[in-house]
Amino acid sequence: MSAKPKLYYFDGRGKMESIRWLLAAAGVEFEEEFLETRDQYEKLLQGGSLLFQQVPMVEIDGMKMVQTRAILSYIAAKIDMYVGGTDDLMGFILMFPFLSAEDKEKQHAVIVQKATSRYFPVYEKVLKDHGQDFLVGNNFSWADVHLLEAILMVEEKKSDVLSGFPQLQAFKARISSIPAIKKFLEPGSKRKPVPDDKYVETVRRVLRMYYDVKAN
Ligand SMILES: N[C@@H](CCC(=O)N[C@@H](CS)C(=O)NCC(=O)O)C(=O)O
Repeated sequence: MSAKPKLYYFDGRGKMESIRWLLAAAGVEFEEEFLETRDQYEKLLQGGSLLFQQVPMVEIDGMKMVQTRAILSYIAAKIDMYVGGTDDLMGFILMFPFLSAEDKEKQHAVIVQKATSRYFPVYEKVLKDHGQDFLVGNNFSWADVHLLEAILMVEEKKSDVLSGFPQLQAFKARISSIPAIKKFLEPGSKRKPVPDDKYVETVRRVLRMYYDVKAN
């Protein structure tokens, strides 16, 4: 979320309270305009801000959103959206060990190209625009864990892949230093190494996968 969301409601719980809770939990700062007079409400109505002539209304990311459930889903969907993008990037890497030598060469270029021209620029901009430590709001979420995992995977293919992404370099350092993550990154943890021949052979044997996977 780039600018602070602005909440339009009464100075009380009502239907807005769950939205306040979710924003607070996500670490998103917000502003509020409390409705005290009929004039304020009429102004919103006449300005076309209230689709069903009802509040809660939340100005967020350039939209005027109404319907509590839709507002709640939108905030939660941010995390999902970033995780989805990261997932797509990881998809290019996941099948890499099962490719033919020739396809591996092609896929290597695809991974670096997709990371640097499609996915990393998005996260770089998100972090730069809101200036906070994490992707969504100011709280550590699945979106951050997933992105760090993807960054490390791409770096295994090209170690200086973050050279044009200062925000992501700082992000990587920040997330890697969170104690639980730090521990997981240390030798001897349950983190698995880069897939090796033994792993590939085992998967092929168990799944009877006697063919080369095609690059996507
Ligand atoms: N389904 C809507 C209901 C919103 C709603 O009932 N808002 C009330 C205030 S809590 C309202 O604006 N009522 C004015 C009206 O319906 O004319 C939501 O969840 O946001």
